[in-house]
Amino acid sequence: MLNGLSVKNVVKKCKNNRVLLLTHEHADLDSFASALMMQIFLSKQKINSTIGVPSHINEQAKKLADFFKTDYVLNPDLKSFEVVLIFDLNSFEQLGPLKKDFIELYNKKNFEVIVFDHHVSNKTCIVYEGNCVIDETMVSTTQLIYNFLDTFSNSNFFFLNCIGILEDTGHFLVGSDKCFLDFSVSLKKSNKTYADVLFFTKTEFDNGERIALLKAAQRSKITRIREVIVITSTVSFYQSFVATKLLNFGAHISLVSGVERNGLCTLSARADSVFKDINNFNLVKDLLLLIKEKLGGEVGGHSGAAQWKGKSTPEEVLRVSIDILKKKF
Ligand SMILES: [Mn+2]
Repeated sequence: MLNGLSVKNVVKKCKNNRVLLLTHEHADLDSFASALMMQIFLSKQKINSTIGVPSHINEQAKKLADFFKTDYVLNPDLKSFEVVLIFDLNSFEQLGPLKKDFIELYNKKNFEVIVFDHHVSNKTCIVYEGNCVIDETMVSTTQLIYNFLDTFSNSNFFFLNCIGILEDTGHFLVGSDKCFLDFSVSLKKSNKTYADVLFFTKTEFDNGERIALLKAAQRSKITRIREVIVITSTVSFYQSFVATKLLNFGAHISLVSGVERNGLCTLSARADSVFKDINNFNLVKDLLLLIKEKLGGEVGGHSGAAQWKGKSTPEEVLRVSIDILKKKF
């Protein structure tokens, strides 16, 4: 764990300050649940805080906010805060429309930033040393918060941890002894059932997602590199959702690219977990950072699910990806 902070430090920094708990753009369950866990903890220390969401909250996270009757502010005015705690992100790109203001105010030291994240970090991250709690071995940011605030006890806090873990492991497609232990202890202390946790993590996808997936499947290409089967496709929306689904069709690696409305090209990559372990393969280190070397842009994610964003075309970024994988395997 990259931990430059104690719990006492965090409380001290937040006390008597205006505190913003910020999720990543398109807040998901893990990001929102982590912010809410921190809000519950801080409120017990008599510290008020505001949860902020850049651009948009996804359906599942919204359902969670409604259930807990939690208020959140879309695109909060960053000028009104002295401390900004961020959850489940550590790159400026993931701040969406807040990026520009954030960088400007952060450079002017208008506020202090503390990062809680379980993604692979590097020197281009918002915070790399000091004000951060970062641990790649945690399966979710909720698990990281749970371990960081290990003496805190509150049934909703534990319930939120279960939700974050179940969501970010894709219902335990990945796991570790530690994650099962933390889940089990949290579920017991939450006074809720496993079905209650499942209720929040079930996904019903909408027609937009269905059509994106079917179109991407229709134009997908299979590339075989020795024993490695890669599926590639392009789609203008829902790249990460489509990449996950295409992987489940039977590929070892799936790569889905498209141009977003803002003109940036996105590549969503997924790797099968058994394949990843056998080949000691890491999507971030073995593929996306190498794409970044060639095409610039920004990279985020984990060994098995990651994303690149930058200036290119979908065809170009897929061609570069296949070239890199051909050298690797
Ligand atoms: Mn997460």
